[in-house]
Amino acid sequence: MRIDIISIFPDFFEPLKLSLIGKAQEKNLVEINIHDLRDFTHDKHKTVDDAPYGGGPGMVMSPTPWGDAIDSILNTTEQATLIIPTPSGEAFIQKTANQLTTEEHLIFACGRYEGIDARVAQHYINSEKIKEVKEISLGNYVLNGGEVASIAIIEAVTRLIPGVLGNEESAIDDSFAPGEMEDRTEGPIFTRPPVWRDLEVPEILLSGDHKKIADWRKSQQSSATPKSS
Ligand code: JF5
Repeated sequence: MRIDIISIFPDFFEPLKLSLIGKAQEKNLVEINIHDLRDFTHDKHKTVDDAPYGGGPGMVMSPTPWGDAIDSILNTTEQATLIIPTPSGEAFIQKTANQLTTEEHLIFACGRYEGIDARVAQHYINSEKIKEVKEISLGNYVLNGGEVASIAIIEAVTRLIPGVLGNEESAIDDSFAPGEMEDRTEGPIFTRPPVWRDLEVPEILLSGDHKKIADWRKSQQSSATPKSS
């Protein structure tokens, strides 16, 4: 899979060099390219924002550098899916990750301020080079920009690529995994020591009775919706 990320904070993506995603790149399972939106500006101050038409607080990201940045990537590919993280997008769930993991090329557009001029999404919906424009929300809260949301999406999607996880078994019984675990989360897990600060590991897990253990674990699963506080 190829991933291109456009942001005014390319340094935000340094963590993608670490751990499993870093290894996945070394193994050529994933190629990640980071682009600085300001490289696609043409004025001395590298301006990427402007006041909102109609007035109001905050600034809007100008469509001009966004168009040039996205076009420069599209010139090097057959087709790609454009992902724009925004609180007004469609909810990102495990099913979304399962769908995106089979894509050949993802482009992440990380907005800041009040967001990206709406014509950028409109324009690329009608582009031959764009398979789909996906405006994606991680949840009903506001972040300072699309960067953190993009990293979360990239992590959820790339860990499903065969060979990225060390143990191919581990993604199968994950919370929300297709089949048995769809819309369910795993229950509590334990390791040694058997007693820690007066707290005991459930006896059944030490019993060696694999059928009983499987039934107990099933009883400990929960329905998918995160509990609100
Ligand atoms: C962003 C305008 C993008 O805040 C988010 C976000 C929340 N859930 N999912 C994404 O993205 C950054 C903020 C404001 C556009």
